[in-house]
Amino acid sequence: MSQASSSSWKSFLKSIATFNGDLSTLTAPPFILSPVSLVEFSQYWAEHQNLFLKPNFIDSNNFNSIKNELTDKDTTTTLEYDIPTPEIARLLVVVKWFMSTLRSQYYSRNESEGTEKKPLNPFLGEVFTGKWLNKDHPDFGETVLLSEQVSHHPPKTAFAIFNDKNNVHLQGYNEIKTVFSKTLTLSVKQFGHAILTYGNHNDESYYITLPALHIEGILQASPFVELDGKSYIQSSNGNLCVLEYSGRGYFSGKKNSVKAKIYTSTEDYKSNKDPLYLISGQWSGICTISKVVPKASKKDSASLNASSNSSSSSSLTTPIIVKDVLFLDSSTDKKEPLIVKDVELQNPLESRKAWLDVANAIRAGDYEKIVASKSKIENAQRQLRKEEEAQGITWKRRWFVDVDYSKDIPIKTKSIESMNDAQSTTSSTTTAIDNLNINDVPASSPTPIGKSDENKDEIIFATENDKFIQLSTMLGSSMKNAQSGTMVGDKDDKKPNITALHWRFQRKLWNNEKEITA
Ligand code: HCR
Repeated sequence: MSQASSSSWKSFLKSIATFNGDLSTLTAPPFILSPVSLVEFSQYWAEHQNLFLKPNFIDSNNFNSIKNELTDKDTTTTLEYDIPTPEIARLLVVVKWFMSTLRSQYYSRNESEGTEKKPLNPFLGEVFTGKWLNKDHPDFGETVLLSEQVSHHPPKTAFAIFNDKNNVHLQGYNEIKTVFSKTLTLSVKQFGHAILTYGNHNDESYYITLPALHIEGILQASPFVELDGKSYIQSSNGNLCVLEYSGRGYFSGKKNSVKAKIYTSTEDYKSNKDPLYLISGQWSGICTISKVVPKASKKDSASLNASSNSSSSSSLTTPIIVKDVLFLDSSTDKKEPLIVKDVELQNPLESRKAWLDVANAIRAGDYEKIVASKSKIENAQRQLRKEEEAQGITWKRRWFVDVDYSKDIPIKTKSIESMNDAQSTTSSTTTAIDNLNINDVPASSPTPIGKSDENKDEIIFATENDKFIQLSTMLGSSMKNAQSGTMVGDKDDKKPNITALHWRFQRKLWNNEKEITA
């Protein structure tokens, strides 16, 4: 009997009718459960260490050499034209890196397990850490991953990925909201974003929004992800990449289709000008890149060279696409293994240790053990929340703080010092921090972290020079808690009483960490 016609799958499908949006309440049969917690998914952002770190090494002396890497495997043709600026070269590699993360994020379970699976729903305070050692690249040095569940319902995972040797930082957070349609498709909206910074280039930064997605194939017990709509990569130097996703039968008739357009300004995109480059293909497979050039210059191949800079392509009405060459083969691109501590060395809050019994039961397909071991964790969490409530305290996040980006909402605030300093008596100072300058939090002795604490209304305001403010202003995107990629003035952005709170990494909290290592 196929899994789709099994009674356990049929009763799972029935339970979808009463789904309330809380994935933790959805009981699925063991064969569709993954033994991996969502808090681990943050690692997908940087498995391609080479691509992640590379922009830091691209400068005015070597930027044009990256075109040699954009090589077609079959015909060994390379891009025939020069890349106009080091900034565009770096954006192209950032886009290549981002696109390489998509297969890991949204396709890797199909690869390893045959179908998409339901991940473990992280509990509040669950953490996952690891390191990429980059032993084959001494110039890279180590990259550290920290991931923390900062909210249980709705599920929100915050992460920081940093390479101190090269001063490369990525941080972000993600929240999902899910709804089933009548056709049994699960629609998933993502909230949150990521911000990437390259220290070698004067903190050149990239604001990355997260795509919406939906899960198809549920009726057939063979779920898979399809990405929807658009996502953006806005660079602090003004360049922009707009990615547009579609499924089977839309752009190309192929599943997991994507088109990424590179613009030299946000205005070019907003006024419908032609992009400088077009990257297209399948995010789970092969993508090619082509240059968009004016018709007139096609006659003269020399004009495809450096002279074809940003502004020359912007007045096009009939663009010509110059030959596609391979940009990315996400199925073969090299991944660096993440080194994670053995479970025996982990803290009880660390994901693999906390979920060990559940994960083993899932691997063994033992439904009763899954339920029993999962209930143990859930009951302990419920008990903890009750105790916190009785004492009037809340769970203290370990390495991240919620930062308020609304200028207009007056909220009682606490200074970052009072959060970090057990001795401090300051409890209502309004302090603004540059929360993306992750080393600049004032030194102080920490309260025990990862424990409940009485600072109920710790709200920190962002400052004017905050990168999120700068980059989302450049893009024209909403700074509120609207779906990722919402633009200012969109319906969601205009909702009354919508907050503008975003999770930010506090390096000081990690530097003061005493109980958990990467
Ligand atoms: C939708 C999803 C949970 C959320 C996962 C997210 C959005 C989490 C943040 C990561 O950065 C990116 C990401 C990748 C995953 O592809 C996505 C998951 C895919 C499936 C899972 C559903 C909750 C599983 C539903 C299972 C079926 C049987 C209904």
